[in-house]
Formats: sequence, C-alpha cells, structure tokens
Amino acid sequence: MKRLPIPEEERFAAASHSARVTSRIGLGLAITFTVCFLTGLVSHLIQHPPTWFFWPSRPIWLYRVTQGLHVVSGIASIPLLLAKLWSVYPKLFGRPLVRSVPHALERLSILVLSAATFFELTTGLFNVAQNYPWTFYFPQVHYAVAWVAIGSILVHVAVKLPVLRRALTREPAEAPVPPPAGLSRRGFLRTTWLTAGVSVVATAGATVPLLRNVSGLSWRTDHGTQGLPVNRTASAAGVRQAAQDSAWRLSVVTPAGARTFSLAELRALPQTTAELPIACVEGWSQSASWRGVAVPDLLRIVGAPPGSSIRVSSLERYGPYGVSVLPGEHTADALTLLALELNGEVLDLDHGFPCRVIAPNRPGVLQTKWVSKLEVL
Ligand SMILES: Nc1nc2c(c(=O)[nH]1)N[C@H]1C(S)=C(S)[C@@H](COP(=O)(O)O)O[C@H]1N2
Ligand SMILES: [Mo]
Repeated sequence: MKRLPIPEEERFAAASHSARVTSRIGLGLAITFTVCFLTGLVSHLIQHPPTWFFWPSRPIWLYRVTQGLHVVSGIASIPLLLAKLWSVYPKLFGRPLVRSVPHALERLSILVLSAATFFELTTGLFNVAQNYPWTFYFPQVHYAVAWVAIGSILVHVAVKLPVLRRALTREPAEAPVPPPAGLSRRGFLRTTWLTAGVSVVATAGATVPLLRNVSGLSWRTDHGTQGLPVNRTASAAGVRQAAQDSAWRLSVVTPAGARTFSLAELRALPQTTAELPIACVEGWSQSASWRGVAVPDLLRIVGAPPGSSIRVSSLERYGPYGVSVLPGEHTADALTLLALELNGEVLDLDHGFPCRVIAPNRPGVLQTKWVSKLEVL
C-alpha cells in the first residue's frame, strides 16, 4: 500500500516540533508525573488506610517531604505539559484523520491522556490556591482521575517506545535539510526546563522553608496567627461558642468506662513540648513548637492499653474534618500530643482551642482541632 503524503505536517518544520524535543520533554513529564502519582497515592492511603497499609510516625518530616514533592512535581508538570503540547500540536493536523484502527485507538488514547493530565494539573492548582470552583468533592475526583492519567501515560509510553528509543539514543547521522530558522532544539528545551524551574521556585516557598522568602507567587507566605497559617477558622467551623464555653470538657471513652477532663485538669497533667510541622494537603507546610499532653501519657492515665487506636471527635459537627482516627503507631509515639499551646502561647481559637491533635508524620487534615472526645477503639 502506498503511504499517503502528509504535506500539512511538513509545514511545521520548526525544531521545537522534532521527535527529539517531544521525547525529551515527554521523558521529563513521565518522571514528574510518576513522582506526583506515587506521592499522591501515599497521601490517599494515609487518609483512607486499607487494612494492609502501614504508615510510621517517624521520621516526623516524611509526610511533609512526600506532600512537598507532590506539589512541586505537579507545578513543574504544568509548563512541561504545555511545552509538550506545543511540540506535538502539528500532528493534530495530520491527514487523513484516521489511518487505521490502531491509529484511531492511539489518537483516542492521546485524547484521554491530555484530558486527564490537564484535569489533574488544573484541579490540583486550584486546590493549592484553596479555590474550589466546582461542586464535586475534590479528593475523590482528583484521586480517581489520577488512575486514568497514569494508566493512559503507561499506554502512551508503551506505544511510543520505538520512537522514544530512536529519538533519545541516536543523533541524526546527517542533516538532510538545513536547520530551520527560529529557536533551536536546544534553545527550546532549555527554555522549557528553565520555565519549569522558575515555576517551582516561584511557588514552592509554601512548603520548602528555604524558599519562603524567594517565592513571590507562593499561595502561603503569610505567617498566620501565632506564626502559623490557619486553614479553617473557628467561625467558619461554627465552634466559637462551644470552644470558649467554661463547661467544655474533654471526654475520654475507654472499654472500661468514660472519664472527663476540664482544661485545668489537662494543664495539670505532665506536659510535653515538641517541634512538629503541619503539612497540609493543600500544598503548604510549616513547623511550629507545640506543648500539651502526650497521648501515650493520657492512655496510661485512663488505663487504656498502650498503642490502642483512638477516634478523635471535634466540636465541629458538620465539616468533613470533624473526626479522625489516630492509629496505634501514633498513639504510642511520645510526640503525639493533645496540644494546649502553640509557639509559647495558649492555643489560639483558630488553631483549635481548647485542645487539638498534633502528631508526627501525619497529613494536616488529620490534625483535628477543637477536640471534644477521644474514644479508645
Ligand atoms: N475540626 C477541624 N480540624 C481541622 C480542620 C478542620 O477543618 N476542622 N482542618 C485541618 C486541616 S486541613 C489542616 S491543614 C490543619 C491546619 O491547622 P491550623 O489551621 O491550626 O494551621 O487543621 C486540620 N484540623
Ligand atoms: Mo489541610
């Protein structure tokens, strides 16, 4: 069969559209997407642990790093994806539209790939900006589409493997045509890497302490109340009154019975100080000094077995983060606190007064504020 000529494609002779450029950027994207997928998967598993899953309480900074990598790799992917689309868009004008069944499937898979990756990057970006211009529940949808994205990436890489190998290993033996005018291949690639790097440096200060003062576009450079950003205020959570009520008691329910503690009683217990980060899934993290009752001490006081898991309930009744579970790994860790103080002051109302959970190596969403009840499971 004679191959049809594709004159439209030949008109896009610029270096940035060469297979070498597409492959290089594609490889970069494959790396950033894989890092982003794996770190996102870890975060999902910690928040919805299946029975086989285990997440340690140490090192205290591990989740901060995996979540930071998630944000940084996602941000870097945005310019890379745009450059890749730029590099391949002439192919969209290839005619005939469909050459064969495999060709049709390939085009369809690329449509799915582009839609899924575009969706993941935009929803992720809106999420770190704490802007939710949609009605679906972000974590669930972002998670589900991540599988579509990584699956279509794998298919795409498998299909393109021969092209990839050719483009990445062999320099063209001779230049059959003079290099086209405009940006060279190397120039286009350099610009792409540079843009990705600048995007990261401009934003990652929200989670990388060293970049805090460099990241002009960071979504979280404020120092917040008591030196720490506030994610949800007491007013927004509807707990202002209940949290300041002198009748507030912490109830601790164990299989043997229930006990309550007033704030004064909690303050009279042995206190532990710990330097621990809040690492928010919304892309910021910050370390602070916390002081309060160590959870293993509290378990001992109420006579519960060490290493029991605990269900933590907040005064906040209707939000999605009003309840969390502290697994045994965490309740056995001497740095897991029911914090009463932050950076040397009584915990601010917006940071969870009268008391909140702060545990090492744990996503921010699970650091429940305005705690009212602990149930030993
Ligand atoms: N009850 C309750 N606790 C909560 C939240 C919430 O909305 N309600 N937000 C969580 C989230 S997403 C984060 S990142 C941390 C932020 O703590 P901070 O506001 O003290 O910085 O609190 C967590 N604890
Ligand atoms: Mo968060």
